[in-house]
Order: sequence, then C-alpha cells, then structure tokens
Amino acid sequence: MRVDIVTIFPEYLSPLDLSLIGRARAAGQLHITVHDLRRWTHDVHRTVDDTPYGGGPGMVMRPEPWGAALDALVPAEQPAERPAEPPPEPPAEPPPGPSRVIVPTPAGSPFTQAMAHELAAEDHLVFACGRYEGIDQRVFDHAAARANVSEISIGDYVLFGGEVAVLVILETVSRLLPGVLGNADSLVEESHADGLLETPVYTKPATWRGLDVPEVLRSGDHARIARWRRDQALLRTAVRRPDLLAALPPDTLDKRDVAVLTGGGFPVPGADMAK
Ligand code: JE8
Repeated sequence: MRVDIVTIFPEYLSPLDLSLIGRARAAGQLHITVHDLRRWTHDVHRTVDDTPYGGGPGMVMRPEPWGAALDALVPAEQPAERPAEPPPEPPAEPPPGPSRVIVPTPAGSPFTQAMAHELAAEDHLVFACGRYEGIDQRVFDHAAARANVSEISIGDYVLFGGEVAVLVILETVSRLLPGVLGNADSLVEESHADGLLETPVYTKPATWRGLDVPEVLRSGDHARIARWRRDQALLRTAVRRPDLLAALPPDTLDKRDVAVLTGGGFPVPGADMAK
C-alpha cells in the first residue's frame, strides 16, 4: 500500500518510523511519504492560511497549496479504453489503483474498524492534515471529481489538527495488512468481532501485591475459562458500553448470556428472543 500524508508539521508523523509500522515500512510492505504542505507555496512567507469568509475566530487553510498538493499526489483518472497497440513489454509495476483521499475533521463520519478494513483494501491513501479552523471546503469538492474523498473523525473530542488522527487511522489500517503483524492476530481480530468488549488479561506472578489472578484462569478447565471470559465480556460491555450491547445482531446472545446479564441487574434488549 502507498500512503501520502500532507501536513505543515511533518515531524508530528515521526512515530511512523517506529515499532511495527516502521518495520512494515522497512520491509517494503508499506510505502509512506510525508510531505510538507509549504513546498506547494510560492510566496516568500510560504503562507498557508487566511481569514475566514463570513467572519469568526481563527484562520482557514487557503485552497491553492492544497490544490497543488492533491494535483501532484492524486493521479488523474486513467482513460478506461485500452491503447490500440499493446505495449511491447509488460510494465514493471502494475498501474496504481484509484486513490482515496482521507480528511480528518471533527465534522467527519466516525472512524470504525469496518472503515479500517475498507481502507486496508486500497492501493493508495492520501491524507490531508488540516490545522487552524480547517481547510477551505472547495479543495475537497474539487478533488471529489478525481478521487473518493472521505471526511473522517476519530472521535468526539477536539484536537489541534489532523496529524494525530492520521496516526490513529494508519495504525489501525496497517495492523490489518497481510504480513504486517503476523497471522496470529487474525484470531484476535475474530474474537473482537463478536461486538463485545475485550476481557481482562493476566500474566505471572499468580499473586501480585496481594492480588490473585482469578482461580478459573489457572484451573486448566478450558470450557469453564471460555464461559468466564464470555461472562466478563458481557458484564463489562453492559456497564461500559450499553450501546454496543443494544446493537448486537439478533441471536448473538443465548439463554445463558441473558441469564448472566439479568443476574447482574442489567436490562437485556430482546431478551425474550434469546435462543
Ligand atoms: C482539527 C479533530 C479528527 C477529531 C481534525 C482536523 C484541523 C473547526 N475546529 C478545528 C475548531 C476547533 C479546532 C479544530 C482543529 N482542527 C481537529 C481535528 C479530529 N479527525 N476527532 N477531533 N479533532 C483538524 C483543525
């Protein structure tokens, strides 16, 4: 996968050199280029902002440098027809697929794991990191003619700019790429896909500062362990994320699940329909 990131703070993306993403880059599985937006300015002050039309606080990013950046990074749509003569040699690399432009913004659609899977299937991602009050909207209205443009929010809180959101999105996407993390993780992915929160985890020593690892986890009784983990996930989800519990597809909860939740004093949506 190829990734281009445009920002006025390229150093903010330096964590991408580290750990598993850094390793995936070094192994040639992930080709990330960070670009300084100011290279697409021409004035002596390398200006990227101006006052907002309609008034209001702060500054807005001017469209010209962003337009030039996206012109450079998003290839024009290739003509659908084949050339009359096939090229004598097959090209060294397959032609790049269409580009996907991602714009982090608090006004975007919520970023989800499902969206991460979608992005992980793309050939080319271009991230536009805004600052100040954001980027002139015409940049994206214009780019939409050439690329799939998605305005995405990583959550309901306010950042200074899009850079940290890009780190979050790229970390989520890169762990889904084949070979980046190793296949052991696909199993973890499966267990998380049941729509419940993860269970607590423990390691040695069995007693630490007077606190014991739950007996069941040391019992060796795998059926009992699986049941305990399921119960923990259900009860945690009921306490912390009742919205997730309410959104479970029908038939996800069996009679025993419902009994555990009801026993914990939690209302169970559609309990009468449990299989
Ligand atoms: C951003 C952001 C995501 C999230 C992303 C990009 C660019 C209009 N507001 C802009 C006014 C207050 C300050 C804001 C700063 N800002 C924030 C985010 C985001 N994705 N989940 N929270 N915040 C920009 C400028």
